[in-house]
Amino acid sequence: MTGSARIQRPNVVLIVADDLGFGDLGCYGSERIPTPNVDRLAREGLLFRNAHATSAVCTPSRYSMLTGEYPWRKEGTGILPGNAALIIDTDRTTLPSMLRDTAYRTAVVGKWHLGLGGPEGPDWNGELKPGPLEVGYETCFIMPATCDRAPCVYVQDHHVANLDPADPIAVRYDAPIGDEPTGRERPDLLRLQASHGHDQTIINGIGRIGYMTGGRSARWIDEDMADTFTKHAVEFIERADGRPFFLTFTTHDPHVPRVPHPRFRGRSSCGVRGDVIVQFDDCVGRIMAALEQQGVADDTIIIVTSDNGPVVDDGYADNAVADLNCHRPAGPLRGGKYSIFEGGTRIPFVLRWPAAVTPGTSDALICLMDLTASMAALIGATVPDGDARDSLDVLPALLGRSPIGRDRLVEQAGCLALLNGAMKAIEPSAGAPYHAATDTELGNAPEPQLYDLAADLGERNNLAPTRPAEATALLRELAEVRKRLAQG
Ligand code: NG6
Ligand code: CA
Repeated sequence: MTGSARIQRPNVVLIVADDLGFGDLGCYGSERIPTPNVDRLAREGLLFRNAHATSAVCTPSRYSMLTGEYPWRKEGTGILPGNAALIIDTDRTTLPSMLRDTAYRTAVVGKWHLGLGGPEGPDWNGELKPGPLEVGYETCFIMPATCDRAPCVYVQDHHVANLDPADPIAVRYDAPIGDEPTGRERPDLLRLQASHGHDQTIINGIGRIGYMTGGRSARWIDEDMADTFTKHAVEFIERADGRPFFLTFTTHDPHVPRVPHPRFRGRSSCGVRGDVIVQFDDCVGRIMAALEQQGVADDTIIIVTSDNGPVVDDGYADNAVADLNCHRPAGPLRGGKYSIFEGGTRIPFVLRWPAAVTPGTSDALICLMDLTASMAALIGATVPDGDARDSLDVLPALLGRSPIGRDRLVEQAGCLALLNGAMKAIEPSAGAPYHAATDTELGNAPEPQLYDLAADLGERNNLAPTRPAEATALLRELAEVRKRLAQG
């Protein structure tokens, strides 16, 4: 660290893709999807091979990224419906509030999926509060939940963007509402058929999860979503006011439904899932160009990562499985999204900060949950006792000054697993071992599992039968951690 004020408070741009796998980027070994912009960041920055989300699906993963706490400490942090209330406690310090309180300009642009509104849920036609602005972002332009969930509208700060008050929005998840056709009744109206689920209100020719009516002038156009988010992200970067800034840019890609802008169709050699990753990479390039244009690219920490592992068929018949063409979204890892195997939570993570970070690779164990404590250490902020309780300061690892990050991490899917160095123990679970609809090995098994990831990253060789004492010790530790943390 040089100690100059300029370097102590760098801008931070945190780019989080949705369901991007450990094997999906060129810099992580993919050969069928050109990702020159992320590959450039990896060349000029640090590429992490042992970075993790806490969880194998979105809501809990993002919850822990922003709060610095394991999501399984708190009820109600599973995948949320589109009309859920905010699940983050607005009295607690979060990653964005910590940065805002240290004089950062803060914004989130993209997917939210952490709920909006108080216990009664979101008021789509009124003030959407509390939400991102109450947990530390000064401004937001978000998709409330997921692109496959109603309502299919953007929210800017406290309101649905472009809403015509004469055409109010209503949303339900428990029963149909309004008279627009559903995918279940009118599959003939769909331009993208469902492979499982996704058969409720049809918006833009795509069946969604949940029912909605109204808000026609506010509805998004799927093909334009990546451009729309990027435009808002770039505008935030350009709105310089002398303060450093923190931008959380959470893309929809490559989550389902995959509807790239036509200019990205056919740009990969593994179908539409590859094409939307090319689209994601292009967004990263445009963010970088905006930083360069502002003359701040080298004084900005830019991180590219994902919220959980990859899935190929996640409920739409977009031919992604047939088109894979030998591409392996999770690379060498077993499982994927939803899975307790490494494919569920081990994610790409690239960090570029030329002013302070020497290019290279790192095997340090880090977690998105550690960003709060690590950024606090970097900028000299304090996190009040009791907040961000599970976030560890892994700054030396993040900056490439130490090969050591955290020593342990609890991973979450249908059950929990404990990673201790290279050893990983998965608790016995009654859950299904396999998810047929998504073709995912979930990793659940009634007996204990123990893997040595240094020798067996693909988790093929369960060592628990031959090293039972080691498995028992790790699982006992996992049970103790769970009990201790659950007590608050
Ligand atoms: C599942 C959806 C899936 C995706 C996921 C959440 C069905 C059949 N599947 O329930 O498509 O939306 O939830 O993904 O509805 S996540 O990345 O936001 O966690
Ligand atoms: Ca996700």
